[in-house]
Formats: sequence, structure tokens, C-alpha cells
Amino acid sequence: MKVELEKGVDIVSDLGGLTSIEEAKKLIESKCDDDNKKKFSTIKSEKAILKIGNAVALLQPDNIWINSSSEADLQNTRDRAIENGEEFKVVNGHTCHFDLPEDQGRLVTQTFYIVNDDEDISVLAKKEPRQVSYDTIKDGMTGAMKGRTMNINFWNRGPVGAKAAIPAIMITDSLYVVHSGNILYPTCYESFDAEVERAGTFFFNLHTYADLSSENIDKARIYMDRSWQTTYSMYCTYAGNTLMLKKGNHRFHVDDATYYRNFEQLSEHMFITGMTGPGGRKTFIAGAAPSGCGKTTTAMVGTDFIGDDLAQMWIEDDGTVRAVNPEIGIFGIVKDVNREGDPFLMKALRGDIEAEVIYSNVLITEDGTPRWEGDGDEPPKAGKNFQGEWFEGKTDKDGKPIPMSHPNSRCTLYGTSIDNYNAKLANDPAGVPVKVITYSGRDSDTMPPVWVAKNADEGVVIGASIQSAATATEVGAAGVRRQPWANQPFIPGPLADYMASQLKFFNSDKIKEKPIMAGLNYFLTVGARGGEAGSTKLLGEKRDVNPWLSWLERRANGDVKAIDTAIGYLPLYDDLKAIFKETINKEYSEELYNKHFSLYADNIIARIDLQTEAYQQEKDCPPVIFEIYSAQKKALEELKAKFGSVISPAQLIEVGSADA
Ligand code: OXD
Ligand code: MN
Repeated sequence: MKVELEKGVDIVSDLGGLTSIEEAKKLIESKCDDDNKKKFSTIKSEKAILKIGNAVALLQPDNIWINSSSEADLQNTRDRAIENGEEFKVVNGHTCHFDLPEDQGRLVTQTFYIVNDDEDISVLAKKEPRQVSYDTIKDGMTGAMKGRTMNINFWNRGPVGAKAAIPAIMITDSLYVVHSGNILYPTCYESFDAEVERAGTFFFNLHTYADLSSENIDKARIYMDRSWQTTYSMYCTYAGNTLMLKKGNHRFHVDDATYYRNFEQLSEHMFITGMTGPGGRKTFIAGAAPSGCGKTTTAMVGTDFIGDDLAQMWIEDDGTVRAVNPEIGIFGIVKDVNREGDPFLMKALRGDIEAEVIYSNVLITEDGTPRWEGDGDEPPKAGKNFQGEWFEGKTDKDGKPIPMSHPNSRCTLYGTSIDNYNAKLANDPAGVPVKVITYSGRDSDTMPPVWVAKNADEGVVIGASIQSAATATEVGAAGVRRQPWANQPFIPGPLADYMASQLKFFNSDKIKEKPIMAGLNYFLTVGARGGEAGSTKLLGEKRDVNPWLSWLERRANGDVKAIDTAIGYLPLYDDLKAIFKETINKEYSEELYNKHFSLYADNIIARIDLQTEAYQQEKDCPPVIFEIYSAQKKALEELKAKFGSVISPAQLIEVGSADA
């Protein structure tokens, strides 16, 4: 069901109580010095002015600071973040910020959609009736900025002028949030009105850290009001909970694409990267992976890195699928980031090149060096982290060792600080043409490293079937969970609606060059493929990502054939052998290939059963998904009857074809 815009009370406007532009302007100006008054005069959108006025009336700051994103304002932000103690200096001119121990990831149980009566949302999301949220916001936000400065930012989700970009206003009292936003989003301060006009809307975000403390963490809330495209965040600072352009507005962008763009746009939790193939051609890949499943590392393997987290896609008039990254920076997990696996990122993080970096929740040693688990250096003996002093062997009250850094500790830096970032293309409102779509999860024992859908319907079903073990990005998450399209935490409406819009998009006649759609999995373990029982050692290495992407690059350009199987097209050994050699100079043995690409029918069938059952509970699910699941299951059962439950690539060729 289409989310109805402007339905129900707009909470900030109601609580602020202002109804005229004049009143709003007067109140805003009364909190601005001359410089900020002048800066504010650039903004003409009446809707924006009224809403900002109401935010001021609600939060009651002493002063207002307008972020024009001039060099002086960027510096002002850095300075104030240090002055107010939200950040402190570490080596290489970088800074560090600590979130509360309870606020180290997305607070999923305190994150709600504000809903009107009878409104459908994803069965996997939490909702709260509008009136309950109204009362909580009233309690938490009224006067919360007394004695503080309100910072008002105008950022864009995407390059200014891009077809799928939408502008946003972010209001916050946190300088860490402003500083992070400056690094992560393109400014649209100068062009805000034009962007609102072009996009037909803007997102509005309110954050206050309020009376922040561990004792008050129960009061933390992250609210998304889909009807008014407005977010509210309070009593927390972790960027995934506060920098609402990221996941808060991504959710609105998903709504926008699903319901309002004629099935010609998608808003995805995907990296975007380019691979250079034979003859120097460039092929762009957009790939989905759940939070904490290696998306950043995968993106940086490309020769032309564009983005590591989000993609706005659309069908261009020339029939290509285009994508822009709504962000210009990286808010990346640092755990296990080291020189071997992430050479470009490490150059920036370790100060080999000049880069602006904000660390969060890492360990800082006495000499100011940021350290984290898996950084590749000799572990330190002591330091300071978000929990206070840390020393080797420190344990919690249950005697469990406390790691030096939080598994979700992060680094925030500009894309331009990464050597292979293609700034020209990343900032181009025309986007990049996408020829490969990938979906991956964290799957230790079921799917092969790479397989390609035979058509768009099967491609959408690959996305619908992603599963992942819980990661540190969400506070309190556990177990293996379904992660449809790796976008599930951010799909506000029913999954059936989202699925229908994906099917329409990828089957659209307007697309002249259909992207290939593939599953990717580099989390298979030795134990699951006939090695030492229970071994969780990865069957491959981090660097194998390059050959998998390179094979897809060649497949998308018609250079390689494949095996036609029950689950889709699988690579041929000889092609992979050559690609491994060429890209990472690795001898790829046929034995490893057989482990990677044998189909484990029982595991795949169990996965299909689980997904079928789950989707049967969704209302109005497009029937094609069940047709595909049951056809795949039948084909796998036939293979199993013939060959047993593990079917080798040679056997797959015997019954299928190696010429697909
Ligand atoms: C992120 C996330 O921070 O997905 O990107 O949690
Ligand atoms: Mn993410």
C-alpha cells in the first residue's frame, strides 16, 4: 500500500506551533547573529523555513548556526567539535569520538516508524502509533537545545542535479554529527531551493543528544515519520542513529522509489564500483550486502570506487541503468581493516597521505595512535577506549575478555582520500551505467561464491533470499536472519510492495541493456566443504573478491560462458583459473573450484523452504517468487536423486550445459 504523504499530524510543526512564514523567519532570525542571518537568507523555500521555525520553537536553542559549507564553516565545525569535547585529536591530524557503551550500533529496538491507523509496514520493522511518538518527542525534545547552538545543515543525497537525488535538512546540536555529515554528504546549501524544486521534496531531520548518559539510554529514540519525511533522534550519538541522512533518509528514499517514481528508480543498500576489464573497458557493479558483511572492502577492490554503502538507481532515457552514490564519504567499519586486505583505506588511516579522518570507538594508545582489532600490527598493551582505560587482559564482570576496540568501531573519511576513488564520476549527476548487480550475505555453508540469475525475475529472487549472521552494527541482534536485498532494515513498507517494484524495474522495457544479476558469497567455510569438521576458517581469502568481480565483469560483457544449473549460471574452471592468475596472481586449483562450486542440494533446499515459508506470511507477495523457488527445488531434488546431495560441477555439466 502506497504510503500516504502529509497524513496525520506533522509532529514538529504541531509542537512548534508556528503557522506563518513571518513568525518562523522572525524566530529564526532572533537566534542568529548577522553572519548567520545573512547565510539563512539564501534559503527561500517556504516549506523549509516554516519547518525550521517550528524546530526552533520546539527545541529552543540559544543560537543558530547555519552551515554554508564554505571552507570557513567546515573549519568552524572541526574546531567546535574539539572545543565541546565530542572529538579529540589523535595522531596524523585525525580526531576520535566515543559513543556511549550502550550506543555502539543502530539501536534497533528503539527505532520506530511512526504510523497512522491501519498503515502497513514491513513485518520485519517496528512501529509506533503517531500519538505515542508525539508524546515521547514532546517530552524528549521540548527545550532540549536550551543553552546550546542549533546547527542547520543543507546536504544532498546524491550529486546536485542527479535524477535520483533528494535534498535534506539536518538539524542537530552535535558537532560530531555536523562534522561527519560534512564528510559524508555533498552540500546543497547554495542550490537547496533548486534541488527541492527538481526533486519535488526534501527530507527533514531533527537530532538532539539531549541529556545524554548511560542512565538515560532507555530514552533514546530514532523515529521515522514516513508521511512527513521527517526523522527525530534523541539521547544518542552513534552516527547510524543520529546522522539521519544515512539510514533514516535512505528509508524515505526507498519509499520514494517504491511508490512515487513510476518504477523507474531504486534506492538500495549497495556499493558502487567499477572494474577495468580487457582492453581497458570499465564495467560498473552495484552490490548489496547486509551491514557488517564486507561491502566497503568489496567496493574498494574496484579500479573506480564510487561508493561503499548506498546507491540511488534509475532508468535513463538512453535505456541504461544508472547509479549515483548519495554520499561522498565513507563511514566504514575498521575491524579487520589492515594493509593486506585494504591497502588504499589504510594509507589514509595511517597517515601515509593527508586525509581528514574521524575515528569512533577505537582504542587510542598513549601516543595518540588509533588501534583496532585486526589492524595487522602487534596488539597494544593499554590505551583508552569508549569504556575508559583499557589494558591487555581486561575482563568484564563475567570474566569475559574486553576487546580493545568495539567490533563496530568506525572511520569517517572523504571518498577522495581513497586512491582508487573516481571523484569525477562519483560527483557526476549523470551517474555511472550499471551492468552488474550483486547480492551477498554472510553464508558459511550454502551458496557458491558466485552465481548469475537467468533472468530479471530470478535476479530479484536472489536478492529476496539473502541471509546473514547478525553483526555488530545492530545493538542486541543475534542469530542468522533473513536480509532481503540486504536492504531489509531500511525497507519501511511491506516487502511485497518492494519486491513488486524491483520486478517492475528490472523487467522494464525501457532498459535496453539489462544488467546481469548475481549472488556473491565469500563466507563459505572449510568445515562446510569437507574440511576439518566445524572449522570456521574461510575457504578462500579476502583478496578472492577481485576474481569473483572480474568474472562477473567478463560475464556482463559476453566474454565467458557458464554452466547452466538449477540455481543459475556458474563459472567454468578454466575461466576462473585464468582470471585468478591475471588479477591476483593466484593459482586457483581445480580442487578448490570443486569445493566452491559443487551444489550442496540439502542446504540449498533448506534455504528455499525457509524463504518460501517466510514469504508465504507476507500479504500479496508476487507469485513469481514461489514459482521460482518451487522450480529450483524440483530441479535440485532431481539432481540429488541422480548424484546424491553434493553435485559437482562436472555432474552439473553432464546434465546441463557448459555453453550457457
Ligand atoms: C552502516 C550500516 O553503517 O549499514 O552502513 O549499519
Ligand atoms: Mn550500511
